[in-house]
Amino acid sequence: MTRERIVQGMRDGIVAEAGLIAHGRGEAFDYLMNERSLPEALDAERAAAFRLRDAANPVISVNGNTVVLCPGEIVELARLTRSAVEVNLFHRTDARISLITGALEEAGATEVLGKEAGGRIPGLDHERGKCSTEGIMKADVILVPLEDGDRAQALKDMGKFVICIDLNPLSRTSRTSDISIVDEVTRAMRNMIGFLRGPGSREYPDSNDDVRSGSLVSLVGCVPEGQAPKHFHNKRSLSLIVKRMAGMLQERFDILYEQFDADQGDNQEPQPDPRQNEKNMEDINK
Ligand code: PTJ
Repeated sequence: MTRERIVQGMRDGIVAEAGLIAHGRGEAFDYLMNERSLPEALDAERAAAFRLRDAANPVISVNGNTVVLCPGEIVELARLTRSAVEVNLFHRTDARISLITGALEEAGATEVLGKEAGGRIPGLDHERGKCSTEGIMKADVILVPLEDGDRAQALKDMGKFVICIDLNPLSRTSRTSDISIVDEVTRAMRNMIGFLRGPGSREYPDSNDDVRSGSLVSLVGCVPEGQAPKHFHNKRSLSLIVKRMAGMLQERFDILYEQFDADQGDNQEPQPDPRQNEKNMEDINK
């Protein structure tokens, strides 16, 4: 379903050709998390939702893939967090900006920034550095779903607090951002909306000094009991996600190897078990 939306989006001129490749890469990582939001992603989403809500000038920066996949969620998250929505494209053309703006308006957006691009993100070439003076230039906190690594770094260099959504925990965007949500963009958006709408949401305290200071996002006392750690720390979260993915691959390895073992006939030369033998593991890893 999401794949069809991306393909149709490309035919409609909303998604860039490179967006198809980006989507395929995302699918591969999503497979490693069983296409579910991991606990660390939920913690990041919770932290991100309230960081956006408590920002002075929050901006949700959107591109072709994001708008094709979850236009309604973008509009709703912007409403709940009082965020401006800016179309900010990697492969920028006026035609794509108009089409994407139109798709957001159709989904209920009243104001979409991005057409006016009097601002510049320093360090990026002319087209990629264009942005809105009312949006990204003024923003203190920016949510960037599916962002390219150079631009995430350039936004950080401008002093912005960057929240990314990226299924790849190893991407430069994930490693550069202050809060990295390693989750599929539609799930991530819906989870953030859920956290903001949740029955306990009024009890969530305003962001404290730790939050404002950078990557340590203190959530003491603001999460349902037993569901999340007291602190969210981005590098810790990313490393746990990579560990989960490695664990998933290890499980698959064990299953496949057991099947191979079971398939071996009695009269065949027995193969060494790579699980028992460091040398074989080294060979496999070569
Ligand atoms: O619409 P434009 O012109 O702004 O171009 C958008 C793309 C996505 C083509 C552009 O930003 C790009 O090339 O991005 P990258 O560098 O390919 O990075 C995209 C990242 O998003 C990759 O790490 C993917 O794993 C990840 N990704 C892809 N689909 C999803 C995703 N993350 C979350 N949800 C997805 N559905």
